[in-house]
Amino acid sequence: MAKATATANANIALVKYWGKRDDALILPQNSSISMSCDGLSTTTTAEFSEKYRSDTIVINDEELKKDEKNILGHIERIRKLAGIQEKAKVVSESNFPVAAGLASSASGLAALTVAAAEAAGLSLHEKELGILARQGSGSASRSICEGFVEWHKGVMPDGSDSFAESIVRKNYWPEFRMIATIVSTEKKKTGSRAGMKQTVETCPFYGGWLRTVEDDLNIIRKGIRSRDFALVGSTAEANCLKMHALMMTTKPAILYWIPETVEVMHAVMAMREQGIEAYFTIDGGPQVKVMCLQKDEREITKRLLRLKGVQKTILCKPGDGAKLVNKHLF
Ligand code: 2P0
Repeated sequence: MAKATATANANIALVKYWGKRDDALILPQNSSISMSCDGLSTTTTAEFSEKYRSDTIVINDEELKKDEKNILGHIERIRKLAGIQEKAKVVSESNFPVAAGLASSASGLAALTVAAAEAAGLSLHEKELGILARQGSGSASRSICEGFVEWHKGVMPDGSDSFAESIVRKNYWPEFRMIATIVSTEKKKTGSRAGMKQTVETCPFYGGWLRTVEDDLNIIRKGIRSRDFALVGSTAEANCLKMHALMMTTKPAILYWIPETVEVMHAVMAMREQGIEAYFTIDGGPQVKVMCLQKDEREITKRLLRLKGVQKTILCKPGDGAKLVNKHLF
């Protein structure tokens, strides 16, 4: 059987996914919208063969020991779908710090899905790849698609209508920038999977999130189509703060921010007061991603790098969807 390699970008959500209605199938409570980030990518090679005695997974040169995302379960899912028995070898490399709130599981599970599906002999379209990737990790469904992407929550109990698709391709709004600031490379304490489950079960404000998220989706969708940066940036920032308010009021509380996170948030707000168009968003970790337009990227990067807490920045433009490539990792 053939070896296959795929690359997928991480994606940063403008309207967040935080809560499932079905844990097993990974069906979300609400739809979400994201941007594919071309500076944050994962490459994965997969091979199914009789020469392997068991499944092995190597991520960034380390053999996987603690399978938090049940990657082995995802490989088994793909094996079943293809009707094959052979064990797999998977080698994966990301060009950014994993498990620190830079959506490594999204790019990782998306690249794995595309590579392993191909290696297993499956021939799947984008929608089917998204549905499959979603069952590995929810946000991975969005990393299958190019540019600005919506993951439709769907209504079917079997998840057949919970998939991602591009709202617009990357060249529709090439000036949009996401500057990821790295303020810590430590592994986070609370994983998203456990964290969002706790929130749905215990946060008293979750109903308020669900009542307002449709408005956020409508505004961001419209803002992307009309390339209205202030509308998209301000709504995405507010949606991020609303999600973190849920996290903080979960029992036990989840606080992903560290002092350096707050330092960057204040700096972005101060830039706005000085007339520089910048907005922030933060995910399940301490890093802050700063949204801006190409015309301001140099000035904003310079100011971010002057902050005490910022170790480095990674500049991202709207990027591709997951795709097969020819260069194998083993
Ligand atoms: C998002 N996050 O929309 C949100 C914002 C984190 C904060 O999607 O359990 O790793 O594998 O479906 O996809 C992270 O959640 O969780 C996430 P699972 P996932 O980007």
